[in-house]
Order: sequence, then structure tokens, then C-alpha cells
Amino acid sequence: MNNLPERLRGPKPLLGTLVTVASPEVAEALAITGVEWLFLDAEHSPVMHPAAVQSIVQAVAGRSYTLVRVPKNDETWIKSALDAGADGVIVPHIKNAEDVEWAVGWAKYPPLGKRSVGITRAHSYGADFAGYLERANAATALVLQIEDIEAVEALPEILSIPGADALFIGPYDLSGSMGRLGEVQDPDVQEAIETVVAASNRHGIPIGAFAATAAGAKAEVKRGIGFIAVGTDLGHLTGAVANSLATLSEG
Ligand code: 3PY
Repeated sequence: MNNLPERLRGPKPLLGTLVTVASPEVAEALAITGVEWLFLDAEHSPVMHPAAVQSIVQAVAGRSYTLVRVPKNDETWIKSALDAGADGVIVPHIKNAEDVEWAVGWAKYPPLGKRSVGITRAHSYGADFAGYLERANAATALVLQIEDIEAVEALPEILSIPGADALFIGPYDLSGSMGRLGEVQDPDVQEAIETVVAASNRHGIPIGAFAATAAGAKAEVKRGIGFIAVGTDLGHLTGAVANSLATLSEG
């Protein structure tokens, strides 16, 4: 497996899904399907705590990339996710240059940032301590989530700070911040998304997005969004059961 920042810069779309259940078995089962990355959602899944993140990352290691969406732009969470060996972090609600400076500070070792040094799973518990310190900045991804209209307006300053490896659009929160909650196809929301895609292309920074359905994900890939999280673990489960029931009830 290439490291995640390299893979993000590659030409082929990177398809993944959200993990909302704090279960290594669920994450491992998803990884076995061949899904290339898992979005461990610690922002909206109250049961997702650092210990759960560590066991999930461990369960899928070598099969799928793992990106942890931390609950907020916070040193403790970013540090624990990366020390657990996650391939990267997604930091929600980035709105301005100062937010980027904080995120880079927590996620990258000096001289780029001020990530604190531990001896943990990421460092093979000490067996590869120096090697990890040397490669971590380039090998782990800091992904900035753009999901507020304020962030779309501040893109030039957000993109002027070095250290981030990709942007990720949250279309639902973005629609809410524009007074059109849930209306992700609204022309103004779509225009804002296009603005983010164009700015990321101009800066040569990979761009990702959440899509609720496979059809939505296909449309995002078509417009040049290179890494996608489609649906959630429990959404796929409930959808499959509902489909089976509907098929059976047809007789
Ligand atoms: C959004 O669409 O706002 C999201 O953050 C999806 O995870």
C-alpha cells in the first residue's frame, strides 16, 4: 500500500465509507469487502473513543486506509488518532487560516508543526521509533473539512497555510450554513462546492467529499472529486435489510 498522502495524489478515485459503530469486527468486515478507506467518525458517533479508534485501526491495518474524523480541532484527539496508527485525520469545521495553523500544529511534527512525540502503536511501540518520526509528516494525511460557507469564502487564506494534505467537503453542513439544510442539490450549494473544487485544483491539493448514495458518489467522481466517503456502516446495513424485506414482500 502507498502511504495515504501519495495515494490521495494518485489518478484513481479512492472510495470509502463511514464507520459509526465502535466495533473492530464491523470495520474489519467492511475492509474485507475491498473498500479502500474507512472514515472513522468520532465527531458524530458518541461511542467512538480513542481506545475504540485504536482497536479499529489495528483490525483493518494493511487492508484499508483509516482516517479518523476527530470531534473538533483538538490536540488530544489528533494526537491519539495518529499515535494509534491511523493513516490520517479529518478535522471538521475548518473556517480560517488560524484553524489550519492549529490543525497543522497538532498533526505534524516539527519543523512543520508541534505534534508531541510518544512511543506508541504508530511507532511500532518503539521498534521503529526513529523511522516513524522521519516519515510521519509525509506519510500521514491531514485533511481539512470544508463545510461552512465562511470557509468557502476564506479559501485563499485557508490554502495559503502549508501542511494540509487534502480538503474534504461536507455537503450537508455546508447546505445548513447557507440556510438550505439538506438541500445539497440547491444551485447555490452546488456553486459553493464547485468553488471548493476549483480552488483545490488551482492549488494542486486533493479534494474529497461525502456522498449519501452510490449515484451521488459517481457524480462527484465525474466532477473531479478524487476521494469519496459513501454512506455509513449502519446505513448500508439498514438499506440492505430494507431491500431484502421489500423483495420478499413482493412474493
Ligand atoms: C456533511 O455532509 O456535512 C458531513 O460532514 C458528512 O459527513
